[in-house]
Amino acid sequence: MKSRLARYAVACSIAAALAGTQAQAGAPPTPHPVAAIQDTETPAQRDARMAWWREARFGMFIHWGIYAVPAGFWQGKPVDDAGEWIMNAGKIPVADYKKFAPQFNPTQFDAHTWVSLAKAAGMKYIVITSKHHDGFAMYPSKANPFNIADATPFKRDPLRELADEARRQGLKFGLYYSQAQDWTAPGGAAMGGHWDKAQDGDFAHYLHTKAIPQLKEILATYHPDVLWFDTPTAAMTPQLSSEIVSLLNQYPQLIWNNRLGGGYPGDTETPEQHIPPQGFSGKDWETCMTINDTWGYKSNDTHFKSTKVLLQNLVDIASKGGNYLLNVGPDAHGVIPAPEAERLQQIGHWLDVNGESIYGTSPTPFADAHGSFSSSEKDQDGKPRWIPVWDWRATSKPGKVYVHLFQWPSKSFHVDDADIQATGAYLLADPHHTPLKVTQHGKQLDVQLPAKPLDSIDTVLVIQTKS
Ligand code: JFZ
Repeated sequence: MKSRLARYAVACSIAAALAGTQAQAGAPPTPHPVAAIQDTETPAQRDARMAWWREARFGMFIHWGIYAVPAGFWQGKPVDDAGEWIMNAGKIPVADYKKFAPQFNPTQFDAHTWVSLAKAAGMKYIVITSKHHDGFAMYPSKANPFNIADATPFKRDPLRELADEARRQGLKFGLYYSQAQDWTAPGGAAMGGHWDKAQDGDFAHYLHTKAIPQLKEILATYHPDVLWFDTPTAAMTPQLSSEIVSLLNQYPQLIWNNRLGGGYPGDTETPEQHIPPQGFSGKDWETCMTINDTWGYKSNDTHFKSTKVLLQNLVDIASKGGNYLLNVGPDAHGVIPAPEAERLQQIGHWLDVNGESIYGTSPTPFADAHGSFSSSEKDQDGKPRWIPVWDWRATSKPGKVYVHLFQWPSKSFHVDDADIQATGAYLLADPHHTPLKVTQHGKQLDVQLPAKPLDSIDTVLVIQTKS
């Protein structure tokens, strides 16, 4: 069976084709029935609106919902797909799936614990699923009864508690909303097609009676700083999408992504589960990624990436001017799995010492791409696969270049295309910032290094420059 990603990529290209989005290189952008803020604001206004987001670089994605109850199993068998896709991958009938709601009672949920973990990890914003493709609302929705207050014994509002706690601890707060796919509402879209008559209906009717009323609710109730749309299907025509844009325009500081549909590029590119070889030059972009292989909680998914991989991903992304939205999938008790929490705490320890080399930085000043395209292997889009080299990366600020050394060079750090004028150097984690010997002849730059690194994952060499 075609993998879901392949199915999705196909659907995407169809959607793009139908909706005539910018995806069609060179094609004139689809006229927007309603102008979005991206169409009307000046570059200065945009820079002001995006400033906190660009400074932030690192956020927590939270996929949490009643799919945490089956946790990857249906009728005693493991379902081979992401946990939050179990209803679609398992072709579970609507009536059966809805029976998970009364079993969802996450009494161990504690917003303070979750937000404190994000803060300790060095994350500056949180984006949580308010409604995913299964159509279940993780807040007391007046627009539809399939929600946490009306359908479960858990009589609390986790979005309220998280929004308040995030702001108490100085983090920005965002909401994910599956605007097109809804597998339990008649007329809602479903990639791969409906599998239960109860899903059949009119899409526009679904949008007008559920999705748009719920978007109005979550915007007015939680005032999110970010709105994270997902999987725009062909049904998200420019006209229907523009009705949502009219709503978004009432929140002029809101940042929203490129997954609304209907030809609206939004504010941020959103590469999924991969890091683009050269980023998206001149664009704001954010790689979203799982720590294991699922967004929603699965009890049998223990394929957790190492702290080294996750931290070097963050640095690689920052070196290309992007943000990293790293996911956790809490279980049905409301607990973030320990292997995910441990890795986030370890990343936080590194950022406690080296944060200035990530937050508010600009991309590398060096041309080195740190990798090459494979001559034989293809990636998920059939293009030559990018083979990264995990040797070092660089980020920059006025007067400083931060060289992130993943592999410790013998004797000295050397580049031969230094388009900078070095005036000094030291190791960021060295509390004394002991000066290191710098030698530069034109673009040939050498910095003498001590025998041992100060960190096994990433030792940051700061090169001071004449700005
Ligand atoms: C979507 C969701 O289906 C998934 O459950 C999760 O929420 C994730 C963040 O987003 O998954 C996608 C979206 C886009 C692609 C692949 C999976 N894509 O562009 O290839």
